[in-house]
Amino acid sequence: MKINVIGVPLNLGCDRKGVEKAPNYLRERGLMSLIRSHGHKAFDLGNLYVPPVTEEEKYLKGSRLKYLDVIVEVNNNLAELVYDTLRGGAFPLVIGGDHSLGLGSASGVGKCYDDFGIIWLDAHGDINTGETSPSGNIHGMPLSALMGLGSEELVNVYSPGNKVLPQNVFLVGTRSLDEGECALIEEQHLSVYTMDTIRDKGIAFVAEDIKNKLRERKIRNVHFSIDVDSIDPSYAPGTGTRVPEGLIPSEFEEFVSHILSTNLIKSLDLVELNPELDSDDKTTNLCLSVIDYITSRL
Ligand code: 4U7
Ligand code: MN
Ligand code: MN
Ligand code: MN
Repeated sequence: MKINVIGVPLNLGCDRKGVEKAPNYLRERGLMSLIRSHGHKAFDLGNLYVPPVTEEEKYLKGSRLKYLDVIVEVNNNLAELVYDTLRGGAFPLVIGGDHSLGLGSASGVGKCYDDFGIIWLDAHGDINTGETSPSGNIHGMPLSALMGLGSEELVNVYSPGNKVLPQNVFLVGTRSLDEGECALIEEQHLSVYTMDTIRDKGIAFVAEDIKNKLRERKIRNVHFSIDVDSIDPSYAPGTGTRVPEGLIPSEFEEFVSHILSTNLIKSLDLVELNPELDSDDKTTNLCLSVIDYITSRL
């Protein structure tokens, strides 16, 4: 398979330094040769340009959303690159950076396939809006914007309006939701597989359930967005928003293996690795093994 690796050294969405270093950090530790070892033709498209911004530019136009303009700009560029990649018959492997990039990445997928699904593997919902967000950090908002909810500037990234139907969105590994996010889940009847559900029914059940729903809805294309904080912090400490009681690596692999076996996954994000918060490169090595595992199954 042709795989295009796209680095997005963005930290403005989490408002914390360190995550922007992840794409190069992974490259220096053999990212490309790892992918190629599985017989793929892999291209390193480099890192997207993130314009420098000052603290003073954090809240423009009295917005509650931090660094809105720059995040919109980077996401537009990312969407175009992902779209071009898919049109060229390649698989976009997007390496973050913070999870605000999920907006651009999935927007590019949305332009290519008008009905597609999103699997969002994350400790968090990332469905806040400017109104519900306790932090103003845009990495907690990309998925709501993709469904057409929240700030107009985010909703209209790359193409006007919503990109994905709420019924085709699947949240997995969820264990930290804000009040407004819970309300939105109810309103939009989102499919949410919390850690409680996973502990109760098992990860294989969850994967099967998603596969069945995708089949019922005749969804042929899926974007897979992986936030490394979905994995338990004892295995993945190198991330900015740790939440205890996460997936253990074997559950993570089981889920990924089920989902990839559908052949529906057309693009992937791996986000929120922060090498500066890591201990002994534990999380970096885990990310490399995740990429190894995934690309061995593509
Ligand atoms: B991530 C949070 F309040 N919900 O909105 C928020 F808990 O991409 C965290 O999943 C968001 O890491 C985490 O700021 C975003 C907070
Ligand atoms: Mn996230
Ligand atoms: Mn998260
Ligand atoms: Mn995070």
